[in-house]
Amino acid sequence: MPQAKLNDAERSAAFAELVHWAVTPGRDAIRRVFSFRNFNEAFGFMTRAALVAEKLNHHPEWSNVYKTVDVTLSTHDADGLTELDLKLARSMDKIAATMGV
Ligand code: H2B
Repeated sequence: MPQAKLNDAERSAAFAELVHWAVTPGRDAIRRVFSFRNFNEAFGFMTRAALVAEKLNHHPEWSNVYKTVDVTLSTHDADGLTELDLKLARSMDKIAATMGV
């Protein structure tokens, strides 16, 4: 069974909670651009987030340029946002917070 897409109430709650994330225009996805102190920290973040993604079997669309990591989350199997995107977003927020971001 694929994950169910978030309903309206779940979306409102999620967007209120995930204050650093923005809805991607024209797409059922969320995006956050993380900015770190340097490349080493950006890549360290990606390494830690990759381990969480593998554990969840849920993977980000992301790119890295020097000290920034641009992340978009959406569930491809459901063609939109699901609880898995929220889980990964929360984990990424936590990892970044431990790094002072
Ligand atoms: N990641 C994301 N973001 N969306 C998915 O639908 C997805 C995934 N599906 N990672 C998983 C892997 C699926 O392809 C495997 C077969 O479980």
